[in-house]
Amino acid sequence: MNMTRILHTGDTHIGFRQYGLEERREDFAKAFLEVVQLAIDERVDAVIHAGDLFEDRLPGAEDLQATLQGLFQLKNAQIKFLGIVGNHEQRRGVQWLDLFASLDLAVHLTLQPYDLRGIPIYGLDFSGRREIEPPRCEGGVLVCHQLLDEVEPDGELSLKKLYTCGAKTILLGDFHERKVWYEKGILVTYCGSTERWALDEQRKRSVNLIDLKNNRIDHRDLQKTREFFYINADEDPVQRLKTADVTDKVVVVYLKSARATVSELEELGRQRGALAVRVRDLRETDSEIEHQPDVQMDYGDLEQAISEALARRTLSPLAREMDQIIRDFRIPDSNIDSEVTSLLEGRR
Ligand SMILES: [Mn+2]
Repeated sequence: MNMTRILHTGDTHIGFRQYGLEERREDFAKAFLEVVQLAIDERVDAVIHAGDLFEDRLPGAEDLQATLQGLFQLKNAQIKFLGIVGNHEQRRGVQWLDLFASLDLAVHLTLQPYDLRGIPIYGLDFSGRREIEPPRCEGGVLVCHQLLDEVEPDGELSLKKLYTCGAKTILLGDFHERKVWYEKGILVTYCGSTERWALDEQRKRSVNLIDLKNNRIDHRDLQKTREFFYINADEDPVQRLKTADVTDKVVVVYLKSARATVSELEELGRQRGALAVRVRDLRETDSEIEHQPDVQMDYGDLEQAISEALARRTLSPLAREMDQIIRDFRIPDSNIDSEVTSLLEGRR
């Protein structure tokens, strides 16, 4: 049997304390461990990670512990972990992936191809450039973490160009929904995130299973991710919250009518045992209720919105670090000046 089976995953975002909840932080690490177990059960030759293993460049000890646990499990099962660096975790200098590589737990893929049972695997860390020229990777696999023009009009990587770079298989991260393209025997795919990172990631989370010898692709849905319960705009959210089983679920309400306030829905969700209630307020687009006084944005959302927007900007790792210092609530305002100065002088 001549096969080289790999599990393609990415956008794990370990360390993301979504909605300010400890449970959600744990969920992201658990999803990684579920993927690891799946790789072991499927007896793949390697796990290929397409970036954003971590939510940011400073994962906590608990998150590193879970990550190392997964990496050791793979190593004990003789499954290689091959990865690249995504926009969320990118650091100046040594990357987390380099640290894992130095412990012989991972391989940081580069343009010097890694040989996986005779197949060259190329990797490209996230780049903030507006246009990316795919490298030549003859007859092999290219792994990168970028947005394709096919999924985002101003995406930095052209699908057409990818088809001509020489790679037979292109494994992508960054876009959080699973996508598959096939042209002239060339496979291009996003695996999607492993926990719902944004509210609109409604579909089941999954990973790709690919036989690199013949480009045959399959996927496995993750079974243990946090359940999300969606209430559509045309449904009565109060009625749904009162009658449905929302225990331990994240409830997402698409709110169009003014029948209930955001805080009323949150309170009702809490009473019904939901882990969290998140309201996607669609009312602001409606001119009649433009001045609705109870339309509110909570602070957590705002912080998250800024992080999401900045993560996509073409900022250097240095600029991103500066931004984090400025927005880090643990650093008092009076210390920002000295912290940024230290950063610029390379003392940080
Ligand atoms: Mn991501």
